[in-house]
Amino acid sequence: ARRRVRDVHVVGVPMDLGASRRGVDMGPSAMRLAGVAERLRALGHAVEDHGNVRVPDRTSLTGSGREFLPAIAQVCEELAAFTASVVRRGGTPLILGGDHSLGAGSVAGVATALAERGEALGLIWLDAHGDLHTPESSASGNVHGMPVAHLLGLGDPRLAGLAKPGPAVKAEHLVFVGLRDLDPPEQAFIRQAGIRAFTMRDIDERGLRAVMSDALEIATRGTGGVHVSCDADWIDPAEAPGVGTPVRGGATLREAHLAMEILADSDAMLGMDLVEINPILDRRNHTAELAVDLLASAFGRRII
Ligand code: NNH
Ligand code: MN
Ligand code: MN
Ligand code: MN
Repeated sequence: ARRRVRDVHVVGVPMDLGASRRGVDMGPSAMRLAGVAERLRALGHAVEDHGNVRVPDRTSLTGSGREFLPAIAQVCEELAAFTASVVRRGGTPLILGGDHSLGAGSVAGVATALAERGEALGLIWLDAHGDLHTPESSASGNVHGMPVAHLLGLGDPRLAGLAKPGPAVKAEHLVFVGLRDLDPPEQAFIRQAGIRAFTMRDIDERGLRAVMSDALEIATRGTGGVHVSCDADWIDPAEAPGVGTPVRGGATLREAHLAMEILADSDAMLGMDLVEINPILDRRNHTAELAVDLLASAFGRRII
């Protein structure tokens, strides 16, 4: 397949308000130090780094967990405006996180821009976790466990109402890849709502290529394109130790690259999030460097 030259618009979201463990707010710096813009430019893309979205400092806020939802919603609103404007002018937004609660904003903006052309959005959520909680169902109260529910229109209207007209994504256009750690309310929701989800077992049994082809089929059928939200914890912590919530038994390095290469070949990707990198837990920026390697694969890197 040919390699499409893109206008890539990078933005950082130095936010850790959605997680209990501190440190993923440093993810954007770590990926910039790993040379994200330069790597994508070397592939022939035009890359503009817009700097960071404004995020309130955690020490300036009171409370914890779900009490951060209003502050997170404000960040997500600004982020949604950014991704919508990039997609409107035909560019590709690339969001460097930051905790995964930002997905409620990044995806909402892409969905809004697509809705203006009368098209639905497909969403591929690469994650060990389902991120399907509402504020009511979550035991931890951590908002990074809630973005997908809000993109489906559930939960708190301050997060769920960011896509216009909304909801951002229909269940039929959503697909998970890499799941291996779901809470009981998330399991019940997946079954009851018929959410399409490929677990690590599916990858083990069928291979990454078959799973990813099915995921793309689901997310492209009846949509105008696909947003890919990549939580670095979908990769095995042996390869990606610098993540907020490591879960053993994730994708291998080669599976992760193949997933990105298949996405690049599909030419269906409208935007991408790379989130949950925690430099405090990392070894010599290894996980951020891996993330940048994977982004190069997702944006069309060829070996030959
Ligand atoms: N499901 C757990 C919770 O809601 C963990 C979520 N953590 C994540 N999600 N890193 O991707 O608290
Ligand atoms: Mn996540
Ligand atoms: Mn996760
Ligand atoms: Mn449809």
